[in-house]
This record gives sequence, structure tokens and C-alpha cells, in this order.
Amino acid sequence: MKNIKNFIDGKLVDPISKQYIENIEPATGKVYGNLPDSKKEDVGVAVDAAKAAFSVWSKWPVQKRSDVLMKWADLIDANKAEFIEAESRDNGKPMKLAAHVDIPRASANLRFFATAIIHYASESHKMDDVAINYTLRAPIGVAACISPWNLPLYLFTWKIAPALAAGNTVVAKPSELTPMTAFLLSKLANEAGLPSGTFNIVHGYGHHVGQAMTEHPDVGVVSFTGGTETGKKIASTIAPMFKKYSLELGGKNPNIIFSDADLEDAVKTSVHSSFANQGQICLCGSRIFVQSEVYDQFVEQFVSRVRRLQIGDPEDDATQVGALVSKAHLEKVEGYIQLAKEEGGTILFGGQRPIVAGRCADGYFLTPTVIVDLDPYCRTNTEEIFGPVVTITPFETEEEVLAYANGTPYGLSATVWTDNLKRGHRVAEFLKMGIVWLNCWLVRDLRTPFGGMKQSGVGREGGLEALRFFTEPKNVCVKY
Ligand code: TXE
Repeated sequence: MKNIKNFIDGKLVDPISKQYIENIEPATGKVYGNLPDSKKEDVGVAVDAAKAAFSVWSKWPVQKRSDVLMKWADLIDANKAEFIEAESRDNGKPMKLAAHVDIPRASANLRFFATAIIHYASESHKMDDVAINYTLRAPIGVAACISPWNLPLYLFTWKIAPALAAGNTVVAKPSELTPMTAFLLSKLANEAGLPSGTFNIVHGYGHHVGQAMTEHPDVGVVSFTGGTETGKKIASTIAPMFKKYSLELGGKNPNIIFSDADLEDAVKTSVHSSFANQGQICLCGSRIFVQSEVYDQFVEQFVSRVRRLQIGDPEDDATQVGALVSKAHLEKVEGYIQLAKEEGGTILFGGQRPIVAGRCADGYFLTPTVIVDLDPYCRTNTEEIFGPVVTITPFETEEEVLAYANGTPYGLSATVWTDNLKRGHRVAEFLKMGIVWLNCWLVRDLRTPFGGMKQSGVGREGGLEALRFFTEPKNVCVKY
């Protein structure tokens, strides 16, 4: 059994309660380890350690902080086989995906902010011959970083890297569904050179540990990624405490294909943007809109590619679609397939649990599902499903598809396929989304602002946005 511990004040420790949560492997449905069922008291010890460490870490020269983060990234790379295996086993995603995306991106996140902080500068404003203003951007203090289960180490490091680089200390909580790679990272923290208390992990349930972190009076800034409903709870806790917070929440992203698109490229990429990570990426294009002239052609080519997707054991190199993260999530997604039928949808492909032989016979697998004939504004087309389920809907005009695309409570990302770049730029401007891809998907430059609008979140991550989020600006005005 793989039993893990909290990492507090530079030491791996048991939860005060000595209570544990079972960790289930999604591909087999079997318990394979235990994680701490920490409570408010554990969070209190971790925040005290982070608070004590802040006076040291925040005063370190930037280059020294940068060197530690770079060393940590090197240690991930040196242990990547262990990280890849752990990520795949914990989440259910194909090992190949963890190897090509999750783990390389985790060390890339650390390196990106280890270098960004060295070039991070602020501004001054000269008032003719009256005065000079300069802006200081100082670290805030103890940062709470709370991350979800879909891209565990990728999104965990996406938060802790800028927080630490900017000179804050961190109390972090990965999802209780996927704690393993964060635990492995904590085991390397001392070797990387992080002073005790600078970085802490408290494992456990969100309503216990996450809630205690957000409401703790000594936590000065909160960075959260997860569901919109949880985001609402966190915002209601934090707003009256006037803390800085960023919320990266859900999405119901449109994938728009105009008749002049490169159809082969649109089909190939749309299979990926629909079902990568079992459709459990908030940026997945779960609503496909196809201009009527090419609708039949697209549907036929798309479904024929989806049929060929390899579902199976995440350890198998040929696997393209692994297990969903939990039994509860599998049942939630199946609930939406049932809803789609009730709303008049036609299941063109999928919608059932595949037979996966051998050790994975009891795993949480679902055949990639393609649904047509739904109203663009029905619940299936406006609520986040967050699984391997997409709908395809025809449209006639640009105005019509923009209304569909913007017609949900979410505003995270969109993809647009057209050979007419004037139209591409125009549609991108009218889409109420934080991120728009033209003729591509998930092409990511870490310097760009990352996040959504409406119920997809508050604030942005990435590049200077993240460093500004994790620092407090102060303007000093000096009379000549
Ligand atoms: O979220 P949950 P999940 C969204 C994605 C989907 C969801 C999937 O679209 O909707 O996140 O992640 C902790 N106080 N994004 O189901 O349940 C919980 O323990 C404090 C969008 O895990 O909200 C876990 O660690 N914390 C994103 C974390 O919150 C609490 C990218 C997330 O859990 C808490 C990825 C509470 N009261 C997923 N309750 C984007 N936009 O980039 C739970 N938690």
C-alpha cells in the first residue's frame, strides 16, 4: 500500500487525528493507498510554519529563490519515471499522456517562474519637475494553493511556482482524489533547498482542509482551481476577509467549424480537444458547432475517428482513453448522457461502459460519446459535464453560432476553425471567453493570461499576471 503523509515545516508528518482516507486507483477500482484525513488543526500548524518561514524566504535574493525552483525542476526530471507512474495510477489517465504532458509541464512551470522572477520589474512615474513615483511589488505572505484532480501536478505547480518565486510561502492542498505526485514533490523539497516551512502540503478533503486554509486569518492570498460551485463557496468565505483570490473554474467550451475550414485538420484536432484526458480538461471543446454546408461530412469523419480511439489500461502504450477519475464522476457523466436522451438527443456513438479485460475489469471506463439533435440551449449543452462527451450542432450564420457559443454561464475558452482570417479575428473578438484558439487547440505560451470570465473564474494565471497576483503593489511618491 502507498501511504502518504503531510509535509509541514520541512518534515513528513501524520495528521494529528491519525485518520486516513483511502486512495483508489481509477483503472482498477481498488484501494492502493491512504492519504491523511487532515483537519483544521493540521492547517493551523502548517500556516504557522509558513508564517515563520516568510521572514526568511521573502528576504532571500531573487537569484537564490530562482536557483531553488530550478533545482526542484531538475529533481522532477531526474525522477520522472516515478512521477509518470504515480500520476497515471492516481488519475486514470494514460501513462503516455502523463509522460508527454503532465510531468514535463510540471517542471516547465517551475523553470518558467524561476526565470520570470529574475526579469520581473515594476514601474516609475515622473511628474515633470514635481516628484517621482516608484511602484514596489512585495510578496504578500502565506499563500494558499488549492488544486483539482484532472491535471494534478501540472496545475499544482502552476500555482506554487509563481507564489514561491514572488517570495511568498505556501500551504498547498492537492485534490484528495489525486494526492500522489504532490506528495512525491514534497519529498524533494528539502533536497531542492527550500528552507523549512517555506512550502507545506496538508492533504485531505476540501470541506475540511481547503475550507480551513481559505478562512485562516494568516493566509493572505488564495489561488484556487476547481469546480464553479466550489469556487462560489470559496469566494463567499474570502470576500468578507478582503483577501486577494483567483478562481480558475469550469468551462463549456464551443468548438466552431466554419464551412471554409481545413476540415481534415479540424476533425483530427477536434477528436483530441474532445477526448484528451478523458474529456477532463476544463479547456476541452465539449460543444461542437459545424456550419451546415459541411455538417454531414464533419460528423461522418469525426465519428469514424472516434470509433478508432483505443480505450484501455492506462499502463498500455497504445491506450488513448483511460479511466475517469472516480466512480462518482463516472456516474455523474453517465447522468448527463441519460439527460441528453431525455432532452431529445441521439447518441451517435458511445454512451456505454466498455469491457476492459484483465486487471482493469472493475475500472471507471466510459466509451467516448458523441451526441447530436439537441437544442443548443438545453441543459446538456449549457452545463459542464467534464467527461468524454461532446455534442455536435449545425449552424447557418456567424451571428447564430456566436449566440450559441456565448449562451452559457461559462466563458473559459473557444476554438474557431476558418480559412478566412478576417472572420477569425472578428469572431474571436465577439466570443465572451478568456482564451480563443484559431485553427488550433491547447497551444500554450506560459506568458499569456490564462483564465476565464463569467462563471469560469476570477483573475488570470500565467506570466506576469501570476507574479502581479502574488505580490502587493505599493506606490511611493518622492518630492524633488
Ligand atoms: O473540483 P472541486 P474538481 C474545473 C473543471 C471541473 C472541476 C474539476 O472544469 O469543474 O474543476 O475539479 C478542493 N474550500 N477546472 O472536481 O471539487 C478540493 O478538495 C476549499 C477548471 O476537483 O472544486 C480540490 O482540491 N477547497 C480549471 C479542489 O478544491 C475546496 C482547470 C477542487 O475540487 C472546497 C481544472 C472548499 N469548500 C479544473 N471544496 C481551469 N479553469 O483552469 C473542495 N475543495
